[in-house]
Amino acid sequence: MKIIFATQNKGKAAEVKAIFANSSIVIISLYDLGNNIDIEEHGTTFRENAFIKAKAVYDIYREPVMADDSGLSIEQLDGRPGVYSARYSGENCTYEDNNLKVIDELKEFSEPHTAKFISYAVYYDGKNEIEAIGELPGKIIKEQRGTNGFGYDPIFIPDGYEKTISELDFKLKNEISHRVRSFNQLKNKLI
Ligand code: ITT
Repeated sequence: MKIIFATQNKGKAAEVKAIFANSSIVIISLYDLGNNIDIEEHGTTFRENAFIKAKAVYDIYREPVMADDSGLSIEQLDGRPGVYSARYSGENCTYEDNNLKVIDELKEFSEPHTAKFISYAVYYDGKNEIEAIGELPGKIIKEQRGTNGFGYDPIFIPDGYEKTISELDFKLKNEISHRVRSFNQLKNKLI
């Protein structure tokens, strides 16, 4: 079975391809299709945005689609950046801009800065809707460390580890991440 993964994020695409490797499902990314569509994520929840992405891409290809809306929720910031994780410091911001903004906003709070990553993964084929949530608890540190991964990975230490996700290797991230937790549930429901 072939499923299009509706993301423009190459980090996410690599993670989801690895999750479905050795299964009967073949993941085709928008990048593989040469499609750089910019979908406006006007929802106010991860769930809404995930279905907005999946349905926008389904409307183009009329083939089964999966999408993920994800982000970081920091307790002391009342859940921010949340659904605004990708553009937390403005349109066209970089991952580094966002990390520095979070570090700056946390300066007035004492440690630990408890946080979690959330992934809301959905499947849509024009008829059936399947959804699953995955979370990864951890804490935010005051500096960026490491080069692997993407987004907030350089400032996030998962519970039970001493290193940021960017200092851990890709294989390990894909054993513990919010995304592997949500997409494994989708995989089990689909196969
Ligand atoms: P698509 O919408 O095209 O999938 P995106 O990067 O815009 O790509 P989201 O709208 O779901 O994806 O925003 C997710 C943001 O949350 C992402 O840009 C990162 O800033 C952050 N994020 C999500 N998962 C992450 C992870 O595994 N590691 C680090 N940061 C993550």
